[in-house]
Amino acid sequence: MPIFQPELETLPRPKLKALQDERLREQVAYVYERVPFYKQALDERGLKPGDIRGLEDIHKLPFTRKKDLRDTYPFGLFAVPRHELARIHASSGTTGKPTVVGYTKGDLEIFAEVVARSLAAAGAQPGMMLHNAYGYGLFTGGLGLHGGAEKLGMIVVPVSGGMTERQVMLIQDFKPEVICCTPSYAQTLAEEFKKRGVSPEEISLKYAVLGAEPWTEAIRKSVDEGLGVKSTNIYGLSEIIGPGVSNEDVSERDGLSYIWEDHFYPEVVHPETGEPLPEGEVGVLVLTTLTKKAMPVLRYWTGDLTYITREPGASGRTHARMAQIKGRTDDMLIVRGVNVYPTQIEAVLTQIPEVAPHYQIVLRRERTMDEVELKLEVAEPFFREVGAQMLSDEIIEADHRLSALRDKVAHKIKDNIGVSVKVTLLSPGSAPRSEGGKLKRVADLRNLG
Ligand code: ADP
Ligand code: K
Repeated sequence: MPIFQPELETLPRPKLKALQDERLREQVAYVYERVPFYKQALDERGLKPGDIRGLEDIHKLPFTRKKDLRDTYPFGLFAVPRHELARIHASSGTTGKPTVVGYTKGDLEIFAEVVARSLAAAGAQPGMMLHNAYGYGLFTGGLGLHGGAEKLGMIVVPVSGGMTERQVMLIQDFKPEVICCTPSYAQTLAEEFKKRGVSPEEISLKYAVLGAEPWTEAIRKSVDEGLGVKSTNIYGLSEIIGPGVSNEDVSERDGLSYIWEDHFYPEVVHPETGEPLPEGEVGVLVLTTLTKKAMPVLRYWTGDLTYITREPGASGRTHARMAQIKGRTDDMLIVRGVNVYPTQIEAVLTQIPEVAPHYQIVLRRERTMDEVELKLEVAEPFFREVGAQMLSDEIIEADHRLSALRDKVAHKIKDNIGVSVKVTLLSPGSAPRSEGGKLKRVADLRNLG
């Protein structure tokens, strides 16, 4: 498969390292001068930009965490004046406030380049049509893939997510070669084709570029077979740039994705100590932007668990590869591509006096879609007021006060967090309680067979 930027993607490692050293020095000096957060963080450690001579010194730098973005909401980590910005994106946050990221024109150019590299690695070529079913909007997925596809010279169909029947019709009529979306949505589309009696050979798609949520080889198999495609993994996060931090090569498809290391320097560290781990060991992926201008980040703690290898892959690229994400260190759930923290749900519940903060979140995969059930206790006073002895679906249905409460909770969660949940009201005292240690509020039953 043709490589989009062969001179950079196959740069001999010593040259790549020299480039990274130089860019790291520049990036550190740049943020020290322009972002008070980093000046303070370095000062506190008695560090001057000159102390970071190259990659060997990167471990001296402080981590940046999601909390730091939230604490400086909305633009506190930006390194350029407002008029130099070209775009803003944001991702779902835990406290109702999203995490905001910014781009200069130059950053968008790099974003497009790394996505173009990713698409090319996935099998896409100039002149092919891309059915882009990632969400358009504040989420980086839709516009991110869009820009990269245009850069590569593809024809983009900006479908965005949802309206499955229409998507299937458009794929049948337009005959795109490439699709990008979340892996779970690719499964849904495959099912929809099957329902209509369209066989995988009849579907024009050849390649699928799937990411934004963890997935497994089992899903790959179902998408490959269901759509008649070769699917590859695309990884990224808005804090670094968006999708296109790394991508698998379609001729390799061994779960290892090339990280575009000339722009994003990867480390893997111990989840508790933060100490750098040797190649091949699973830990938290930490990424440093080397060329970002609007919102550079040093040692961003992604929370994603993976390992890295610098063993060269068959494609001839020299960049490090990362394994498929094994999970996350924090309690964040990804439901249909939307990030959800249990604490976010809790925050919504505190606004509703008729319910108690005793709940359990149960995640199931119904066919191919994630289903969320929120089992939630009714508050004692409200329970007495209603005069119920116990709660069941029938009783809730029969009492408009209870069914209205159930619907109110579901609406508030949808409005605040953006996910649809099935709410089951429980009588006081019947949700799980801590038995001494931490309470597991989430039962994730999605990968149990
Ligand atoms: P949002 O927060 O709006 O969902 P982000 O793009 O910032 O948007 O979410 C990034 C997170 O999504 C990553 O840190 C990771 O946990 C997850 N993610 C993205 N791509 C993949 C992938 N290919 N495999 C597993 N997880 C992924
Ligand atoms: K096909």
